[in-house]
Amino acid sequence: MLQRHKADANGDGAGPAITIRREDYSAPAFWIDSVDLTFDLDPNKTRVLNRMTLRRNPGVAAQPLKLDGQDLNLARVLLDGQCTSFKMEGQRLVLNHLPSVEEHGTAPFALEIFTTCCPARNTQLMGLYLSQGSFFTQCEAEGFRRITYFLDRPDVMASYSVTLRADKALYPVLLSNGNLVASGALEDGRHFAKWVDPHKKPCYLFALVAGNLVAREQKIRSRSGREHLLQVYVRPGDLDKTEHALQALVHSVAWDEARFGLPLDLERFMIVATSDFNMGAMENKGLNIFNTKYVLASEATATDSDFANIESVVGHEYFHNWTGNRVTCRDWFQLSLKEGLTVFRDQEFSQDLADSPSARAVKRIEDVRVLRTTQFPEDAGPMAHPVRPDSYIEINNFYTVTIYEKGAELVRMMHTLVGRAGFARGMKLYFERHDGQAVTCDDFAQAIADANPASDLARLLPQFKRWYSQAGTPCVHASGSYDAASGSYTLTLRQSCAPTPDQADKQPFVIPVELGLLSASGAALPLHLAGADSTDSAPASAPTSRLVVLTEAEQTLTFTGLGSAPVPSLLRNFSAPVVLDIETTDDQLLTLLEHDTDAFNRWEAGQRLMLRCAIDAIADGANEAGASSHIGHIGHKVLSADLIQAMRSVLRHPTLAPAFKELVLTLPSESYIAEQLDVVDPQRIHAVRQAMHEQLALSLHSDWAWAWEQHQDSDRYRPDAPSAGRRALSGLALHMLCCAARHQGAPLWPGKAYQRLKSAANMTERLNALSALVANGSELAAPALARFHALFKDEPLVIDKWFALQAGTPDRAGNRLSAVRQLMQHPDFSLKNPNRARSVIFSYCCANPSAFHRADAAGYVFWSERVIELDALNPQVAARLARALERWKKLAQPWRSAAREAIARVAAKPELSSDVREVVNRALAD
Ligand code: B3K
Ligand code: ZN
Repeated sequence: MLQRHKADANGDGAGPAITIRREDYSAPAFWIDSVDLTFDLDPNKTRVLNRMTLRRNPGVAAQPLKLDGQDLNLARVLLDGQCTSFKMEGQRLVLNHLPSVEEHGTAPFALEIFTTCCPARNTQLMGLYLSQGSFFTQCEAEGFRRITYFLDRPDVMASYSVTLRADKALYPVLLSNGNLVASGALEDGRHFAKWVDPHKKPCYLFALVAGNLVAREQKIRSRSGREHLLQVYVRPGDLDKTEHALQALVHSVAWDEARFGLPLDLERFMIVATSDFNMGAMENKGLNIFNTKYVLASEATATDSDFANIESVVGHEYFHNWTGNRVTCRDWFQLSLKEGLTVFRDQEFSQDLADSPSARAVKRIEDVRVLRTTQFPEDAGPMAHPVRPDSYIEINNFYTVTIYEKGAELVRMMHTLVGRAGFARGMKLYFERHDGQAVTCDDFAQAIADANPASDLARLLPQFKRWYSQAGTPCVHASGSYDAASGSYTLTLRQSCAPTPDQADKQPFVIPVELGLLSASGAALPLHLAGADSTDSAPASAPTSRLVVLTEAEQTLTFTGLGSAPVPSLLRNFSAPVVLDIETTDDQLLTLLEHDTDAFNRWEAGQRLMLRCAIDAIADGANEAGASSHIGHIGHKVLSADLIQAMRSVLRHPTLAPAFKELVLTLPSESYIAEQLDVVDPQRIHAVRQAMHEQLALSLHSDWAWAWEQHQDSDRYRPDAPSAGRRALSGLALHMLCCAARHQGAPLWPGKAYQRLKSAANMTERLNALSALVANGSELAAPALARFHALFKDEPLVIDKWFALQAGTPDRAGNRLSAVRQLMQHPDFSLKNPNRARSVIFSYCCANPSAFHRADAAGYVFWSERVIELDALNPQVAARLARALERWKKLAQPWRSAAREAIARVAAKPELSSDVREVVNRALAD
């Protein structure tokens, strides 16, 4: 039985979902000063008594009070203690007979609303729901209206006190935001707890948790000497997996205080883990709720990436305490105000914690890889939207990589333009101006600029803000020419940005380009930029890297004093979120790969070289008559001998960090290769990439064996960056060796992998071994999978990995889809648990292109069935899956027509959530 009102996600009952526009923003007609909530928790019928104090907003014309609500049963409404009339407008509760402005002015009045709801039937996991017998809430963006009637918008900030009452045996722990002020026993085996939040907050930051939970805790003292209690709550059997998350929280508190002077403003800060959660985690004030995936870790069950992700998500949610909670968003169009800034902060946190220059570079490369493989495609597809969108139908669809990751890049560019100290000054001014307010992206950029009046950001602020209003990824085309007679090098940089939905013409962006020049032998050259340097600057004192800020559609830079043609190294450390289209020769790229002082561009040179080879091989195939996707037609010579040799040098390099080597030696992903092409043949891309992989495996066989032997760790497990890097490189080596073994018919390395699977002392090595066997179709894969399942059958997060590995593995025998359908029949599978649904369905539809894009369209049929099935349970998760085919227009035939048909089949369903409806309608739009 569904509780959701389809095609009415706005909760206003006004029929089909409507478009919300940023330009229509108006301040609320009422403020809510205080909220006193009493919950009688019961899975089937939870009673909620909501006593609020409200007053009219003097700045807004008098009008009725319209409170948001969704799937609530209304029992009583009292105005100042008296019965009052009300009416329903769709799902909204409307009160027309409030004290008039004439008699009452803007004096406060009291409203008491009594409702019930049914957490046990809440499968969409928004509002109040049950997970494994405990109560949890998720209110962002618009879930609070599923708990009680309210002005469910982020600019209404109120003081909360919350009383929870529940059966003591079933729900011994009762938590909400703020401080515990009272607790005790009630009749009939029930008990209560009363919490008061000392800070005003928007309702999306409200949370409660009730259940059988245990906590690991630690007391810390802040710089000011205040003591705080940090707690991580989990189910009783999971306590031994909480130390890493707790330490990540301890580090987060210290980091925000040290780097930005932002202290913890609460006596107690709690994290609670649940296995049923739509996303990663949620920053509710003082009571963060997390997906177990981002809390629980032991060396036996979690990989190095899990450990790193936990650190960054714990940091992210904690940093929201200031960027999001103390200063929040005026409206949901400003979402990147808190998300972009907080992603930037968590990225910086991870880099600062890792501490070595090489680990910082590795983290930067990983972040850019996410941006380019997920956000660039979003920016080029039907869901493209500016970092500050102008309109939406379903706000849940706009928790995107554009808002988060591109938003973080915008903050990073500001940081680059004003410098580290200048940025810290800007943050200080931002909090001085806006603490306790609900503000806009403009307010943030203005504060950073005003704190740095002499900076390029201040000078260029109106133009810089185009990054917030214009969607699409800018392209910078670079071409250079050297004039031997004058010893000068002229670099012409042209920027452009393709049209996106609703935005045909784009104005030039402010693009910070960090650059350097190398000699042909790899030496860093002093940069004399004509027109920028004083004439008397001595050559030796000239910098070897500098920042150039592009503002025009075309700009020319001239560097002087050069004895020979230099090799340009542009966009160092990925100084702007753009596509750099640069004319370089393979030799120049090889020089950069070998010598660039900028680690990012060193990695980038290797990626470009491999990408070139891939694109050439794909084009060759497309030119062959009856182009075939079969690997036999590609052969094993996609990568040039020079490139193989360069890769060998990196692998064997005496001083480069193993983590960096692993990144260099990892081929560009199939989706990144696809992004470079106008027409995408997923099978051909897979075949070419596979051929490249095999070529690397075979040509560097003895080097991989060396790498495997050299990077074994016998020490106690530690998830730090150097140890994780060694495991990453030895894991890649094992993959390569098992791949080579398949070609050579040699059982040695699969045998070693199987041994490692049995004896590994940590999950990283165990999973690397398992995936080397599964991905390479070894006959040991089946027994390895069975053994792995038997070992971890009681560890849901590990079983997620077991499912994901099988659903995400390439299709060797044309049977991956039937394997996926079988996985869905497995007793451990459940569509209702988002982690499990993602581990099977998303791993197949979103992370396994060659198995998903079948010529017979069966993958697409599977996709459409799952979107529809999931939509009835959980529209947010369904809408994410619905996006798997949004780039269908780029596909070659026959996939293109088949994909369109599958999307149309979903769109034809009359009973769709507004979440999925918005995604499929956009995908089908011209
Ligand atoms: N702010 C939450 C995301 C909420 C998503 C709502 N659909 C987590 C985060 O970004 O920290
Ligand atoms: Zn966030």
